[in-house]
Amino acid sequence: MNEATLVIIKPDGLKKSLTGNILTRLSETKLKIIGSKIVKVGEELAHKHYHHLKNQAFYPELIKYITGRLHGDNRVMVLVYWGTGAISKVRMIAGATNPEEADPVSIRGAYGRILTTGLYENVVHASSDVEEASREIRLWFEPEEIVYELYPTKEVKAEQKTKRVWE
Ligand code: DAT
Ligand code: MG
Repeated sequence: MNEATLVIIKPDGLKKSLTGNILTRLSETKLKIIGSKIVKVGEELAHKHYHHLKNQAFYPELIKYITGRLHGDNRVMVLVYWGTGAISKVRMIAGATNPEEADPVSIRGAYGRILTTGLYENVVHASSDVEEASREIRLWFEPEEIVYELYPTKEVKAEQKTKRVWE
């Protein structure tokens, strides 16, 4: 079944110049990239993304990690992959959550590490099921930033909104 999944190349992936390597590994899935961008991750987005883990002991470190405060660089690359079995195909190449337990040829096995604080610095995020993918894609992307109409949309009047344009 065709499905969409969200991938985040986390700040360690960008800091270590691993974006090319990771995209090459992900291209083995033959899935289609239907959205991609570099995002500056603020506190609000980080908390929304990881809200289900807020009671975990590692949560404060996890927020520091995804907002770039651990690496002095708050950029991440977010992508939407689409195709048959996209969620499990990407999870397979990403590898297990714990980089020490991950298959050594997976992305996390090859490039991840465990910090002395105990946090898994595992280079990539990948949605784990259809509901999570839907929630995460709609959190990170606006409808017009994705080339397929994945989810229902509605039109709203945004007259009061200001936006920054090139001077
Ligand atoms: P995944 O990213 O494989 O879906 P998750 O959603 O359970 O795993 O956790 C989100 C991130 O939190 C994970 O990528 C790394 C960190 N993490 C998870 N469990 C951890 C643990 N037991 N100790 C340290 N960091 C952990
Ligand atoms: Mg998860």
